[in-house]
Amino acid sequence: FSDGQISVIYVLGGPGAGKGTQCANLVKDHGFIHLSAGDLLRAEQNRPGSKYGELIARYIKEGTIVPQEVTLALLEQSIKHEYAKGFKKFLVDGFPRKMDQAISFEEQIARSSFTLFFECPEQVMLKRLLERGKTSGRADDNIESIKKRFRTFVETSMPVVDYFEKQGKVVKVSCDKPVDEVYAQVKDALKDKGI
Ligand code: UP5
Ligand code: MG
Repeated sequence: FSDGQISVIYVLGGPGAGKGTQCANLVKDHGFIHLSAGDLLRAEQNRPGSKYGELIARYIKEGTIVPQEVTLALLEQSIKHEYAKGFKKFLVDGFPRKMDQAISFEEQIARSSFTLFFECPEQVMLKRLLERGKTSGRADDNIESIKKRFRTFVETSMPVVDYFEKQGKVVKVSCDKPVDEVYAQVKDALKDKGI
């Protein structure tokens, strides 16, 4: 996609920061298409006949980043599918979370407008994920996997946020607050960007 053809906002933040929750709010009020890389990977994992099912399951349980080829292909396919239906505004949630993915997406698919970065203390995220784990059925909502996800976030994903921050393309939202208060900050951030 050439610049201006579609608009892409990355939504980044630690595991359990509330990315999915706030994206759902934005879909309701702003008509974005919400693409969660994690959701796309889980769907691919469960798709009968997928050759990546076992690989994805292994990476998710270990809280490590699935090789970029898989995730990029899923995102590209979804974006093209939605574009063909006339949709042009995308929230890309939980991606890019490794430098190689960031470079590839920007070069091969589309340049992002900016990144919404959800800041949240680890203890708060831990509490949310353990609570959700009681009913989510997610293979990575257990204490062992959560600790690994936190480590990957700090070591592998934060450099992506730093990279975009150096370009002046990161808007921070503090997420240790009730959902409505976080959403108010998100809306203000978008307003500042003219959205
Ligand atoms: N909640 C949310 N906001 C709240 C608030 N303000 N106050 C109180 N509670 C709040 O929220 C998590 C929980 O907290 C929910 O119960 C919610 O009600 C509550 P949610 O909105 O789901 O948070 P989110 O940030 O989306 O958390 P998620 O668990 O989805 O984050 P992850 O980034 O860990 O998960 P994701 O699905 O993106 O990735 C999973 C795995 O996929 C990764 O670990 C990795 O192995 C793999 N992956 C890749 O390999 N490559 C990719 O590019 C992407 C993912
Ligand atoms: Mg999510």
